[in-house]
Amino acid sequence: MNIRKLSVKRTSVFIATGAVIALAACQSIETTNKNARVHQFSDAIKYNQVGYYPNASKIKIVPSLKKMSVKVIDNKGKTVLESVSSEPEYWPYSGESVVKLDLTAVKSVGTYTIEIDDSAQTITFEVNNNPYTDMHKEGLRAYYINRAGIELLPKHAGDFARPMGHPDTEVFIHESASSEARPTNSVLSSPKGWYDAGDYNKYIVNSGISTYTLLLAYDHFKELYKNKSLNIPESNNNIPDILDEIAWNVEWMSTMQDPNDGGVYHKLTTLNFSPIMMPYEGKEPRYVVQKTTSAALNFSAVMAYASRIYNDVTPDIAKSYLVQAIEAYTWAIENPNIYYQQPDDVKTGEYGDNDVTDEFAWASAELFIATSESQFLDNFDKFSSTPQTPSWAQSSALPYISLLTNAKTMLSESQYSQYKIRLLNLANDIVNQHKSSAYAVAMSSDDFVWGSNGVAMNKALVLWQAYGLDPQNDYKIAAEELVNYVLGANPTGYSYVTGFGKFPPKHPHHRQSEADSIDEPVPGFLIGGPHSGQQDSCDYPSNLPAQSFLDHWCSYSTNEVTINWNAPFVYSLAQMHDLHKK
Ligand code: G3I
Ligand code: 9MR
Repeated sequence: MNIRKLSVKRTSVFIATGAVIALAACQSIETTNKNARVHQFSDAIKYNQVGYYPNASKIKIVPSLKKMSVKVIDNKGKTVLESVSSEPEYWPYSGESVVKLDLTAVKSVGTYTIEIDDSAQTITFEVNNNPYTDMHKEGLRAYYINRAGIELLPKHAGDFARPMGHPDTEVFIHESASSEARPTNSVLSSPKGWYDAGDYNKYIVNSGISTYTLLLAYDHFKELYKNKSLNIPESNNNIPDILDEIAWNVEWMSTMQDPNDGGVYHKLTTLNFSPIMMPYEGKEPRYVVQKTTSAALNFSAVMAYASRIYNDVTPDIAKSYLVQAIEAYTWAIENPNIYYQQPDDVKTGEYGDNDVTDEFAWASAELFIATSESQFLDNFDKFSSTPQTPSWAQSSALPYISLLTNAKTMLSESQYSQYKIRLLNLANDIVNQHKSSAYAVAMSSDDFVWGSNGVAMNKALVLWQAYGLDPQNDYKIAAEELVNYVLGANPTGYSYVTGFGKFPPKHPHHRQSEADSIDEPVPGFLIGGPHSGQQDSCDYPSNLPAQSFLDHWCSYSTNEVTINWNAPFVYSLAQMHDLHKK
């Protein structure tokens, strides 16, 4: 462990509603963290700390036992709005009684102060035509910083420049993945790709949904991405930067298929999680582990989608992606229930999933869209189920999204309307959760899991699709309030995105951020978010689901960053840009 670095990093102490809750660091860090700087939240008003589009929903939350009146004052001292809050309501996930201040009517660009009756509380908030431009760029550049197998040069990475980590040109076949053609310890090359998260391993299933979601963002917002420069090494080719960034991962994924049978390895990993260190310090052997049905189907879906998108820019490569997608699908049909089983000597992330019906439906739909062959749509109908909020393990909504938004003309009217009703039903459930929430946020008890902020953003993703299919304001408001939630309108008062907002996390569980010599973490990462599972050894300030969060390296179950949580966040930023552009 890099003690020098830990001792200069800060830990947070959270002061909420008068009660001081000291957050003890986990054992291994306590002794090194002597210079901890106290970080206090004085703002009890919970609001989006990054800013609002003029026409976006702007609900603020104030812990209170009674209704309040509020004044909104512009920077010339003029009162632009006088209003009253909602009645107080109890939010069980944070144990607070709160009122809502709906300031959506404040639509002129500017900086405003809120004054609340008989309370000394004031906050300022921003209304801006482009509140998220930088955050959107950094949200995508975070993928570049998490690239395996490439040196990051100062001209692209600035202070985050670093030597190449994990070339992965010599990767071993783990015993669990052994076959006649590729026996245990034989070697393959599987370079590039994104590190999954705060760790340095690469997992197909999680890579797959991340890649799909970013491809979807490009597909739905091509005009925006056509000229959006990310300042990455490929920025000067004639391909949109977002596609260059995604290609880095798709190219890696393509190496994870065994060409001898079409099966796909579940992950490429060291046997254990590494200590805190920079990527280039990782010298442990890397293995591909077990072929699984979930990896094959996830791979098949994503490669089929990639074959369509990259057909416009690199058609030969795109064709080979489709061949790979079909081979993986064929393997999965022949091996329909090979579930991931972590071998005894492997300790890294599992991403295990014992129900792959949803992945069958997803791959079937993507192959139908890519090939126009009706047998795949028949298979989609056979495997599809009621859509649920997407996650790495749950892809049931993704084929509906793809079919409805990318392939409308390939469907009959009755298919289209039937699929649409199913997806809208999910969105309607989410809207109802939003409406009945004291916090004006569509988060329910099931949502506070490891990666709850990813759940929030995937709910927003579903709502945006519904809004596109049926432009009801309720979908837009519920989605925007989920964005407001992760940017600060939440009980902890953190903006959950590194580098953005007044109180962003400073100590994400991200090895590069922790091991480099830079005080600030890599910006643009959405951290996992609170949940009461507390599946690590840290001391949390609260056991309540929406409060159980710790801005500390120790807390990998609430404060890690991942490629799959960032992707739907990026999607929302693209969607909001599109919606609010002048
Ligand atoms: O499926 C059960 C559900 O039935 C139950 O109601 C619920 C209650 O907690 O738990 C559900 O399982 C959880 C599962 O995620 C699905 O949400 C597990 O408890 C929980 O431990 C599991 O967390 C996963 C975590 O790895 C541990 O395996 C996260 O989803 C996943 O995002 C995270 O991924 C890690 C990688 O392994 C390694 N790289 C970093 C990445 C992010 O932390
Ligand atoms: O650092 C690891 C993180 O990237 C993973 O998401 C997490 C999931 O299991 O595990 C972390 O590693 C921890 C390990 O599981 C247990 N010992 C402490 C490690 C973190 O310091």
